[in-house]
Amino acid sequence: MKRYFCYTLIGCTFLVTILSFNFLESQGLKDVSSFPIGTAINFDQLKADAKLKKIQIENFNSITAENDMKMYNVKPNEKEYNWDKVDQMMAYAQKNKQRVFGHTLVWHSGTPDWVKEKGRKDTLWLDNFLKEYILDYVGRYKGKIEGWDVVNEALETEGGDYRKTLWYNVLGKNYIHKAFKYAHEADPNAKLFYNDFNIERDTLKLQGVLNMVKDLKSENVPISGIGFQMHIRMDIPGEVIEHALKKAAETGLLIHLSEVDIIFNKHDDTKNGGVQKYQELTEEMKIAQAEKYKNLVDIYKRVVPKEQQYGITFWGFTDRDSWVKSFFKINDWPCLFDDNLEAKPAYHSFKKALH
Ligand code: 9MR
Repeated sequence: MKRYFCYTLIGCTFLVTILSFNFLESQGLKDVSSFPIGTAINFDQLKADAKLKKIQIENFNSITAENDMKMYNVKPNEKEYNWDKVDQMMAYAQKNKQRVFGHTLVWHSGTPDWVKEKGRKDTLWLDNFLKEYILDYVGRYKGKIEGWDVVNEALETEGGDYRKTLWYNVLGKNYIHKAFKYAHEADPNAKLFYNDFNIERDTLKLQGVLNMVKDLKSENVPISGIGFQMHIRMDIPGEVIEHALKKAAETGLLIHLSEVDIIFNKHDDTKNGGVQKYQELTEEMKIAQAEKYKNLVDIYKRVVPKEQQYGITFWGFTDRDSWVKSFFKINDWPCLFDDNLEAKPAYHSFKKALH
């Protein structure tokens, strides 16, 4: 009798272990996270690829359009708006219970040529266009798009100076104030972000962002958060990232890791500027990358207070489709899933760190 009881107990324990293991395995990233987990998507590609879509739906509860919501796509010419793709994305997000994050209202690289040409010659026109575009766009999706990158990359690639874009050259730095004010006017509940790259490692540039935030706040400009794009490299020290996130969190604003990926090779931040140091992805490299992804989650959870954690968003989730390769003209392996859409060790360690 006693022995029978023992066998039953062992059997039950075994079953519970197997079941809970399967349960954990069947949960996606979003299911084990206390903050939203997002990814950039290309809607047409996602729609057409069943495996990609399955991974996306299982793991993410926030989406950012990699390109579909940029000015050059939404306002390709003066006469019309192109809402089609955005509307399709909204329906997809609603169906799959995902947050939509708007990327991006004002960005030098997102500005179509026709706006540059016209705006360069006519200050008043550009000023009005900025207002109309933001009011129309944010107003159309009021209450549906939860947050926006209102202004993207307004600082020079290095250091803390304002980037000399069309917007800056024609309207002065006040274009930033205006953009936030119009977005707030169109949707007072939307979370409004300033977003930039390398601010986790370039202390001067981070200081530039913090000065800008101070300036905006002193004039009651409604900014809700700072987006750290977080396109990082394996050799960017965790301590450096931690220090930057801590300083940004001290503003009390929301902190979004908005375009995360981790590469091995180097580049100079310019198109085609990659340097191919590693030819292939070895097992050791996969393990090291897994550790780096885990550390990033640990730092975010430790340094950013819970109520300021807007989420972690990846700039795509497969090595196959990553922007890094075509932009920098290198081969690299920055994402959680590999070229065959299989989860890498980085996926598992990232997930474990979220628990
Ligand atoms: O990944 C995007 C790439 O497909 C586009 O060609 C490019 C220009 O629109 O933008 C890339 O995304 C950028 C993002 O919008 C802003 N931060 C840097 C991203 C990578 O360049």
